[in-house]
Amino acid sequence: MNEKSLMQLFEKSSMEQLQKSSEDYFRLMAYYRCAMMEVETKFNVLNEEFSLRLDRNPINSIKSRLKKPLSVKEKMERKSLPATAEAIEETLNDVAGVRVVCSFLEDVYLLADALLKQDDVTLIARKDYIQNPKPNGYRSLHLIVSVPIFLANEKKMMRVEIQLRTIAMDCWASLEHQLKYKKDTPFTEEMMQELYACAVISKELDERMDALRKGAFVDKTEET
Ligand code: 0O2
Repeated sequence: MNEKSLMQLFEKSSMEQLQKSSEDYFRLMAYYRCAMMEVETKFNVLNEEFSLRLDRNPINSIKSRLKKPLSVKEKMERKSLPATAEAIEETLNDVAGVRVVCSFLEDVYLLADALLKQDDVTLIARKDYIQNPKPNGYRSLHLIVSVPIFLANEKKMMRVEIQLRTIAMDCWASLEHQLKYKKDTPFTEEMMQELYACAVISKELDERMDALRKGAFVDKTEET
């Protein structure tokens, strides 16, 4: 085999390899999208049921997001792992993310417990940043779950990161994220302290709103 044909063979095989890797990556991302749909549906069903029982909607909104390819690549690099579909699926818990914004504090735990009772949902990890907020004031309940997706010829278990939080927690986290990652201004110590003070206010808001809820709504299943 001469040098030219060796080069052609090498280029062909690396192109084929590249194509295979990108097909594997896009297939994996499609599976994660299916898993997010499964989880979203589960929460929508719970919202329907609880809204009849409680006379109000425990869910304010649901947002799903697939981790961006660059963020996936960077996270795998930080772990000194190759960004192959196989390694990504094995290592990362947060490629698929579902954020459930709840009306009241009580709803966060009501929904989390109801979801985890389902026999096709497996809890992998639970981090309660509401009971134990992060030092910067961040609060949310994080669950890593594994759920089945049903494909034409197989059933696959996929991991999804679920963040449950109240409207006040979501407001704080969204604005903190924007301020922290604003490129043209530095994130100062004063800003950090002010954000912490805002987190304390948002906690108080949740508690006062929850107290109002207790007086305003009755669980219909507990009436009789
Ligand atoms: P994005 O773009 O929202 O996905 P791990 O994922 O386990 O390696 P860690 O830090 O143990 O990393 O996970 P953790 O603490 O459960 O938090 C992961 C996600 O929670 C973050 O994802 C954020 O969405 C959210 N989060 C955690 N801490 C904060 C915080 O201080 N402020 C805000 N606004 N959000 C927070 P990503 O990957 O950072 O970003």
